[in-house]
Amino acid sequence: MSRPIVLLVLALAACQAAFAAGRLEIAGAWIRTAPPGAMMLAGYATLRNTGDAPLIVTGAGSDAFGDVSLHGSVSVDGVERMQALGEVEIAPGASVVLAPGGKHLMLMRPKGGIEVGESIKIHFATKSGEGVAADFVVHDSAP
Ligand SMILES: [Cu+2]
Repeated sequence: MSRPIVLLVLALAACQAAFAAGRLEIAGAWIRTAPPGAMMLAGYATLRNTGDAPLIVTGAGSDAFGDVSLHGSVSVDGVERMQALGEVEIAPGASVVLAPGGKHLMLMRPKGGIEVGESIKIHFATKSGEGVAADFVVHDSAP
């Protein structure tokens, strides 16, 4: 193969892998709806490392929100508090579950109305540089 064709094939492969690129696979992605005007929503999903090396998720983002971050829940003197997580490492074959009451995506400052049934794209960044985008569906309660 000549070099331009090789590059084209690589580019196509990268596009097709957008939903489950490389080693990070995202499943069951949803956002809990919030009253109109809410400045803070939460997103949930299962992040799975399908590769054979540790995977480090460094952050997340979305065009639909002013800011997206990964949060954990910690109990301080019996009171549940949210805490921004730094990098999240996922062992080979393991999953990190973002679910109500635990780790979640904190979605700040929605840029438009967030309607039930709507799909919102959220992008995850990994240390190895391969980004993964997933469609998060807006629900009233856990699907
Ligand atoms: Cu939070």
